Amino acid sequence: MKELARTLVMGILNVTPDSFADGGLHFDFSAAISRAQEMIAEGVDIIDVGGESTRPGAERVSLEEERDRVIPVITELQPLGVAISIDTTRAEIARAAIAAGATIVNDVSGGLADPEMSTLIASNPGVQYIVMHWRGHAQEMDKNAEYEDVVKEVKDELDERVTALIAEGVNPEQIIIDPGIGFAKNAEHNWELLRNLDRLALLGYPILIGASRKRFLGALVSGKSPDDRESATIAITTLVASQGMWGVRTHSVKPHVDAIRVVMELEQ
Ligand code: PMM
Repeated sequence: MKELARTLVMGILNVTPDSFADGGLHFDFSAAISRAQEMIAEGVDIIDVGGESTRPGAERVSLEEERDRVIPVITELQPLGVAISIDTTRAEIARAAIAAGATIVNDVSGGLADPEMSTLIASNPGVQYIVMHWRGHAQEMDKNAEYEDVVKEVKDELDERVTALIAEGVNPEQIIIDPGIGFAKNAEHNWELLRNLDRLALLGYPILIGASRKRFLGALVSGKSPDDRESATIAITTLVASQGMWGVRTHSVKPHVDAIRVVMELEQ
């Protein structure tokens, strides 16, 4: 994976009132647009627009509500020229987002939540598709955090997903995989996955890591708020970038762009 130019920074734009790390800060349309503009100025590569919180225990939002949150934001951002991804498990939202200008579909369920998703992705060959490791929606994921060998099981389950998607017509070139840090995983599972990214890379797909300010970092650092986990997140970005991963999904942008620049400079 070393031939990739550098690890990409995917900036999180949660258009939800209840995301666990930014507490609904970006729910308002105009606040979302100004945050996106800030991220662009800081050198973001992709803006990941999401309208449904995936925080453990979170309630689902209706399709209409999700659409009303994300589509106006994507429509407004599209002319700015930044790559836009849509963070959704619903094919109908992904379809509307692609029509509005999104070129990446970030599906935390890897196609498991909506049987229509694979057909949509297959019929949009220019769209990239992020297939995350998933064992159920937010309300049930904590009870699914049972593994004998987390790295092997996540790798096998991602492999199974990708194989099914390809059988359903998705081009392997469209696929990016993600171990789903914090999704049906406890802290030790997350660390074990991050220690073994080379094993996941054996699947042969670009890898995205979303560790930003997540709960498992809280036990390690001083301070209780998600903001206090930022330095730890930058450390993870550095590790991930030095291993040639495709991207990191983060709340802040500038520190991650800078950390990746340092890694690139050291590796020349
Ligand atoms: N994490 C969250 C939401 N979407 N998408 C991908 N691909 N990977 C992740 O790890 C991921 C995601 C939850 O975090 P947030 O509520 O802070 O955005």
